[in-house]
Amino acid sequence: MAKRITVDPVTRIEGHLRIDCEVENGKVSKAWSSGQMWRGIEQILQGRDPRDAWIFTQRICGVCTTVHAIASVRAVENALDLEIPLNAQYIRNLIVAAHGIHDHIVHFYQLSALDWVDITSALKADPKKAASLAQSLSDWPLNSHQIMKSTQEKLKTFVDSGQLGIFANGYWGHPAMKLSPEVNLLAAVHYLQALEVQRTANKIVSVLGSKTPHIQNLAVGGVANPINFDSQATLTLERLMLIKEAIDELGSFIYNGLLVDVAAVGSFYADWTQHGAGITDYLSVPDLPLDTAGTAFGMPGGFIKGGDLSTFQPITRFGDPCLLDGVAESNKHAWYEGSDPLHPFDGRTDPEYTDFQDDGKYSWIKAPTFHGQPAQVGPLAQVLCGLASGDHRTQAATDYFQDKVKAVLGETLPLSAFHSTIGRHGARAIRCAVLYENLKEQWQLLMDNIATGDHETFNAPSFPKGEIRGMGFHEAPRGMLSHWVVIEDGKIRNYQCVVPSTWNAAPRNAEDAPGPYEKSLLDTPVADPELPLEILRTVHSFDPCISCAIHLHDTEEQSVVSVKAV
Ligand code: NFE
Ligand code: MG
Repeated sequence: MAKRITVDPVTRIEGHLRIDCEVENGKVSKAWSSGQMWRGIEQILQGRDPRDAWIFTQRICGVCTTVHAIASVRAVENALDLEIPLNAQYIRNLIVAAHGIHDHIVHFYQLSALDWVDITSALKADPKKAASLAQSLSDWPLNSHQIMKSTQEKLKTFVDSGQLGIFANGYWGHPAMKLSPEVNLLAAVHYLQALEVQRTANKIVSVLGSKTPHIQNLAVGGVANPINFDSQATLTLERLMLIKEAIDELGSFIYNGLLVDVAAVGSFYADWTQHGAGITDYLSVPDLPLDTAGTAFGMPGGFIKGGDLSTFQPITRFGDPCLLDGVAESNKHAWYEGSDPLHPFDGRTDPEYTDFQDDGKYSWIKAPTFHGQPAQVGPLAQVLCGLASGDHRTQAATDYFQDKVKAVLGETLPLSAFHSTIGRHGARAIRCAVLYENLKEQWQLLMDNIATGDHETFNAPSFPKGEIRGMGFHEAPRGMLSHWVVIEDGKIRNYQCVVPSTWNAAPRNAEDAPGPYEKSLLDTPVADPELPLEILRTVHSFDPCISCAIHLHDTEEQSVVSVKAV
């Protein structure tokens, strides 16, 4: 008989996600993904000045803090057909790339590693062995015996005092945990070091954006960063050199820490390349525009059907008609009025709460589709599109990752292995390296452009009478983000955000087809329904963000097992 598991809330994510599964014969046979909060930011924007929208939308999320600001100004600029100065593109790109690096590092170490790494087992490790294993895999200078030993002692102090602090409440000792004590110690050491590295990435965002989270330097038409090397109040050479120093520091950790750790964890858990594929129609958008109109990009995007790279269709510019016409959202299984899919320009977000109905409405998340079908978005989608398009940076980072896999596993992973729970982690680490290579390039492009004497950062917008429409897209850390705005007489009439976690955490759509989380969970083995670590592994591999996806609580207890997961 099927046993029902409710994981509510799923934690180590942003926002409030509930996952329900039916488990039969030790495997998931049905799954439901449910967003459990509603915020209504799209409604708040109606009637407002489109130049202010980015300030509001950015508050959708405190994790991907910059992305809704970027997508918003791009949507309004697209409606106005307004190009922005080159310096403004480069400054935005530096922020976007540094933010993405920050986000990917946080996700692997702080938000998901503890699904694979048993911190308590690290106490049993031989620090010398841990150091020599680490040194055999990378040149990271902070892998010494001394560091392994002192970190282990720090962990012991936590445990002896009965307070695991940030490591409390893990599934320690779970039978699905398979790493040796030495690998667990190594991962624990890098977990703590990653906290420092994140700060370096955020330094870049805050120097250019005035603060983080939630940058302050955007404007419809460009950025509010005056460039003047003679004034300390503006973007000076000194600040640009500070940014360069931070960029260099990031590169060292990404190549010697993140890529190596993900390759090692992925190799030790290579069986997880057999689970979690779910929906293999992949959608991504290009990003890091290289010209004033957004017709050339540093990172490619597009659509891949059924996991087959030969089907790749590129998306090549802001306003690409394939994307413009292809997106719709259905509320058939979401707690909003209506059911038939609507294009975002006509989209509605009018709440209509029922209780959790397995075959009816059961989530605050809408179900987006691309030309009628659900799609998986995220780093895996972008990396596969990068490989399919022949992007040399994506290929180089993938090759580097595969070399590290080979060092641990003895062989590389076939591309088909990437359609999986582990594949999403691998792709995110690869994308982080691609972002880093682009970050370096964007810094140089900005320096070179300023050196030509161009100091422009802003083109003033002007709003016509009558109706205009625009779509802004951005490849956010969790995947393709799009904002859609309808402006009438200079005021917002409709505003819809179709967000990465909305795509991936979607409930069933108008045709009752499951969303990506739901489909990826089918057939996942669950050793112990009371401790559903395997469900968390696959859900966390998408890097869920429910604040983004929805932009109350079920009081009806229908479950056999209800778990507060960590
Ligand atoms: Ni709140 Fe977000 C990203 C966006 S996710 S994290 O990346 O947009 O859906
Ligand atoms: Mg929305």
